[in-house]
Amino acid sequence: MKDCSYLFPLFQQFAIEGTLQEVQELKIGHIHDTYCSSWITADSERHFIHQKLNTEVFPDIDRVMETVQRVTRHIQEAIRREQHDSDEICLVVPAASGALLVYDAEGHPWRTYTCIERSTSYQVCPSELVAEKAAACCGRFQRYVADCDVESFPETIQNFHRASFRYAQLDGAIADDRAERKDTVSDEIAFALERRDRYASLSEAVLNGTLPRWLSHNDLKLNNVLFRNDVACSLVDLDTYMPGSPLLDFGDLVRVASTDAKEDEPDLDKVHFKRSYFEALADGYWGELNSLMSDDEWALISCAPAAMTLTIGIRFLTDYLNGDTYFKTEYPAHNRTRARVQFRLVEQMEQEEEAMKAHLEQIRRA
Ligand code: GN1
Ligand code: MG
Repeated sequence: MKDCSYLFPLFQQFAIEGTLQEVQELKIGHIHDTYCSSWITADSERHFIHQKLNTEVFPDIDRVMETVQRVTRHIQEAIRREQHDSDEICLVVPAASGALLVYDAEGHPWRTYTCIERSTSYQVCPSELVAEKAAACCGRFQRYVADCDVESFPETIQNFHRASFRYAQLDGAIADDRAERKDTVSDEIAFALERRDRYASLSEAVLNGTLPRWLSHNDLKLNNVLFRNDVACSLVDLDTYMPGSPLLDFGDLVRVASTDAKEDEPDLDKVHFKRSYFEALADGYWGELNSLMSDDEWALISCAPAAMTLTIGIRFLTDYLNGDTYFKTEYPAHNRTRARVQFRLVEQMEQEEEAMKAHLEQIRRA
């Protein structure tokens, strides 16, 4: 295990009671660096999450922190109001000085969150039951922010889920071929380009306001849902709360949780879209939100999984072509592997779209 003791003086600047015992690196997320610390007081041991924030991806980090503060407080209040006692939200722990960020010697910003003690998360979806519980939790957390004034929240990352923007980035990456990798992904490029117009209208309708704009999470990965005692009780990774739509969030959740394969599974024969997982996700998520959705939104849900899976696949492919400048990678073709998994899932989702529609109609009528 990596020796993280050099981080002690940094973490001790946050307003945490007790004595810092241990720091461990957590290998999760593709953007920030994340650590967990344990602190001892006279009668307890508590844990905290610390993140070194990626300011290339989030250049206006103070605004991100402002949004995180607003959202966490709003959710905390909604949980209290709805008396959903098993739900919890991690809170930002300021520095002893009151600032939300502490800067290290190299000028990188760090933040700290409280931790939900004894909670776990799933990297891959193990069962229909977990899928349904995780999705219901995501649906509840979407409800908690449904009364926020959506347009008062900044678009933290411009065009984050806009398909046409992601295609423009892909076009640029193909033209530049900066890492000289284009020839190693000709099938993947063809797969993406064939679908340029097929899904573009969904994100366009959300982002230009033809469909209702919601304050939404925008990164609903299964491992962002925390479970405690088999109950899905919290949602983390709040940096991308901005105007969006439950349709896109649901699509993203289906991308990661409708399969028992890892996002970077190198053996594509192991990548299966599982319709039973999809149905469990839809039951859980729309069970919480069904009554809040308009007919126009409802009509587009069935194409959201393929649309979001394709969009994220295009981002991985673009990053591969650019020489891995955005997502963290562990080996040179890592982003290509991720893109291939996404595209394999898209193919299967396209084949299953009618069945998905039929299940969604059942939910709508229930
Ligand atoms: C990134 O770092 P992580 O895993 O929370 C990315 C998401 C992608 C995801 C793919 C800010 O999220 O948009 O869907 O990787 N976050 C950002 O796994 O770009
Ligand atoms: Mg994230």
